[in-house]
Amino acid sequence: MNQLDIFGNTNSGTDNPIVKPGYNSIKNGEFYFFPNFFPKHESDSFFKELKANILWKQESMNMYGKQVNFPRLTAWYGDNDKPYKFSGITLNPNPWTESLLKIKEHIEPKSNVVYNSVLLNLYRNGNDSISWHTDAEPELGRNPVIASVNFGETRKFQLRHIHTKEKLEIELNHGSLLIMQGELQHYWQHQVPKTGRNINARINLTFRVIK
Ligand SMILES: O=C(O)CCC(=O)C(=O)O
Ligand SMILES: [Mn+2]
Repeated sequence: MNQLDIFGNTNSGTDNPIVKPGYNSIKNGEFYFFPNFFPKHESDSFFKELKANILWKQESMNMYGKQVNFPRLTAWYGDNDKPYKFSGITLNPNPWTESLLKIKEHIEPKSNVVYNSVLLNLYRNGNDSISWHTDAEPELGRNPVIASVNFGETRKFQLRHIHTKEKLEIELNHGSLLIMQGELQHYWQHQVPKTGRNINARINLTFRVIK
């Protein structure tokens, strides 16, 4: 199967949209996908720089009275007056770095918004993941525009419609950019599942506008 096709093991029939490079309109949402947005040499150097210099943290959350580590490292950067709450924790942003500002300036013309914060995830290997959720926190407002930038190992990004359970899958490769917008966050959950493949690290950055 082509890496951009929807994945086969759904119960959603064959009339699902195929993810194509550029603009994609789906039921209750839209997104842009640019598989080779950053050239390889730039992506290589961003990956190295971010992995070494971002202030990665092991956050944990309370689950049934027990502190459980997130299965990935995270970091939060942005304008310093924009704290962000998710999964029961409040993150205060670190100040923008030169690399983060460079990436932000690169993607903004594609997005038509000015981002004021970025959440970074470091998936150290195939055992790191993020499970089904939406990015629909109240401080993102209605129909948020979220830009996802990817460096390092390719991972599967899966979307699932909350009512119809239709699924879509996009392989987010080194240097790719995915801009999610419209009603997407209100109707589709997303995840990056674990994989048994023996793989290296991946860095994901989601640029957001905190109101
Ligand atoms: O790593 C990814 O591609 C997704 C990350 C994500 O969904 C998030 O941080 O909210
Ligand atoms: Mn998310």
